[in-house]
Amino acid sequence: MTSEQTFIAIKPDGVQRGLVGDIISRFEKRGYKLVAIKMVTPGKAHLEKHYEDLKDKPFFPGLVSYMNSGPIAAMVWEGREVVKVGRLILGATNPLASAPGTIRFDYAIDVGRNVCHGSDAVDSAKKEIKLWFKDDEITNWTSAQQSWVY
Ligand code: RTP
Repeated sequence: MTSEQTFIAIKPDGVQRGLVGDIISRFEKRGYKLVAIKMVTPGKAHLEKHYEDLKDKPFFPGLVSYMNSGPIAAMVWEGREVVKVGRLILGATNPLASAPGTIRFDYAIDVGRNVCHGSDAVDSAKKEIKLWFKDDEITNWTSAQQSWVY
């Protein structure tokens, strides 16, 4: 079985609105495995690095200040095609364009308050996991449920 990991973050609005449990539940129920989780307020420099590809966008300063406005629930999820499927579970970046049943459709109406982040490719997932987590914060465990999923 080929498996991969992705970085999923519940942004400050998602944390403040009490959506952490629901978002975790959606990934768990789909069959994905949570291998790292922590609450962090990483600061401006870290967030600027995370979003460095967007530094020339007009919304960049607002994005960094939004992300810096409270704790973030940072997670690493593992499983088959979890990068691509993780993005599907989150929904389109702009909640108004997202499909019903996705997190962003169910909980958001503004692109600047879109509740969650998910890595957009396997390579960026690897970079983001390295930026947000130390190696020893990522657990290597076998889920007893796995044989029922795969
Ligand atoms: P994310 O990194 O947060 O998962 O979002 P994404 O890949 O789906 O979208 P990206 O283009 O990387 O944008 C990052 C975040 O910037 C905010 N944004 N605001 N005001 C705007 O037009 C605008 N466009 C993007 C969103 O919070 C988006 O998630």
